[in-house]
Amino acid sequence: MTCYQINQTRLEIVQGDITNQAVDAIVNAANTSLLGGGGVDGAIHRAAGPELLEECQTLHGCKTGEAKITRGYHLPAKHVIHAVGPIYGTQDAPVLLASAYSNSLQIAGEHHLASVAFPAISTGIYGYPMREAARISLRAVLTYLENHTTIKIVRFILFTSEANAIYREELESIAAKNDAINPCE
Ligand code: AR6
Repeated sequence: MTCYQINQTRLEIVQGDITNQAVDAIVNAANTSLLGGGGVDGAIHRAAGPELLEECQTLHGCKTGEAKITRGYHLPAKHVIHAVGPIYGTQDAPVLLASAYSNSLQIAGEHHLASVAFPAISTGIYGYPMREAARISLRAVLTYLENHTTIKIVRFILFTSEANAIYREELESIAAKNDAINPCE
């Protein structure tokens, strides 16, 4: 595990399966319907049970770059924040990917959540190259954490060792240029 401290928050990079994370909220890489799909979305719905889809049906979808919260049902996580990332190459994709992260953290803050785990949104079916997505998502999260301090743990859960290594490298490179981001003690 890689860990850096920024203000009061630990930013962790971990390889694993997000459906096993016992945090206040896991973030789902959803689509605008919020009615489920493949990839991490399918895995989260399978692990949470049919109650999750029932609650999602009451939300009437979600715009790209935005997010909505539900309960976690049978997941070890208390809540799911359903964020919609952009398809790689579409208009404003970098801005929309960054806002999917910052809007998720905003919702977590509004609900007084202390720990949030993210997958690498848009890097599967939506085609984002992992390194580009790592840079955008880490910058978005760090910018948010530089200005807000209520969330104690933000964890990126990378499904593969390659993705884990890319995220670690990109975070180390950003931290080397920023005095406010230091290795955890
Ligand atoms: N835990 C953590 N990461 C995972 C897991 C898991 N259990 N499973 C896959 N990943 P994707 P997208 C990684 O395709 O690109 C769905 O159909 C995966 O290796 O899940 O945002 C939605 O409904 C990849 O790095 O999401 C949308 O229609 C990352 O999660 C569409 O796919 C994201 O891959 C969203 O596509």
